[in-house]
Amino acid sequence: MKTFVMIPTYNESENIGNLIDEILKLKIKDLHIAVVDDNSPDGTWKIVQDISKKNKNVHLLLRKVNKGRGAAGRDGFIYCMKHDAGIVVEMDADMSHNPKYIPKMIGELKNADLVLGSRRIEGGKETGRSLLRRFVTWGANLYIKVLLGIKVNDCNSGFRCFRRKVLEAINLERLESKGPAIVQEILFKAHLKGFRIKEIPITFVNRTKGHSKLGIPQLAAGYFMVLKLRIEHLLGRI
Ligand SMILES: Nc1nc2c(ncn2[C@@H]2O[C@H](COP(=O)(O)OP(=O)(O)OP(=O)(O)O)[C@@H](O)[C@H]2O)c(=O)[nH]1
Ligand SMILES: [Mg+2]
Repeated sequence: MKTFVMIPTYNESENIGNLIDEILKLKIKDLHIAVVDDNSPDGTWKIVQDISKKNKNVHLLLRKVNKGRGAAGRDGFIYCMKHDAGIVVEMDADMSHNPKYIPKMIGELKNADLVLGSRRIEGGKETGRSLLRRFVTWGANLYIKVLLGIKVNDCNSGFRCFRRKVLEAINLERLESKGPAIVQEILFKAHLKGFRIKEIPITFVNRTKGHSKLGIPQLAAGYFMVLKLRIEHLLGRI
C-alpha cells in the first residue's frame, strides 16, 4: 500500500518546488505526492509537471473546471484512493505545514485512524500571523467546536494524516464543500463515524511567499457550510 501526500495548490509557484523537495528528502517508503492544481495562472502546475516527468512518484492533477479548495481536496482524495493509497497525508503548499512532522503523524496512526497537526494543544503554536488573522482562526475554531461538538482542539487544521478506511467510510463523491470548509466537513464525518482522532503538536508558520486565498467570501461560505452540516446532522441526513 502506498503513502500519498495530497497537496491542493492555487498560485503556489514560489513554494511548490521547495515543498516537494523537502517531502522527498524524508525518504518515506513507497511515498507518492499528488498535487491538485486549479490551472494556476502563475504556472504552479508547470513546475509540478516538469518534476513528474523526472519522478513518477510525483503526480499532477490539473483541474480546469469546478475550481475551489473543496473540490480540489475531494478530487485529490479520490485520486489517491484510486491509486492504492493506504495512508493519505493532506497538507497546504505554502510551507505553513512543515513536512518534518509527516513521519511522526504516520507513526501515530498505530494508535489512531486520523492524526491532525495541531496548533491548539500543548507544544502547538502558530507564528508570523497578525492578531486579526489569529483571532479569525480562533473564532472559527470555537464556532466549529460548539456547533459540531467535535472533541478536537484544532478543527481548522488542514495538515492531516488518514488511514484509508476513514476515507473509504466517508463518501468522498458526496462531499459538498466548495471551499476551505471541506476541512471541517471531513473532520465532522470522521467524528460521526467514531474514528479515533489524535492531535500532535505542530508549529504552524504563516506563509512568507505567495498570497492567501482565504478572503471574506470564503470565510462566510465556511461559516454557512458548518451550519448546514449541523442542520443536516439534526435532520439525520449525515
Ligand atoms: N486547487 C486549489 N487549491 C487551493 C484553492 N484555494 C486554496 N488552495 C490551496 O489550499 C491551501 C490553503 O490555502 P491558503 O490560502 O494557504 O489558506 P490559509 O492557510 O487559510 O490562508 P493563509 O493565511 O494565506 O495561508 C494552499 O496550498 C492553497 O494553494 C483553490 O481554489 N484550488
Ligand atoms: Mg496557508
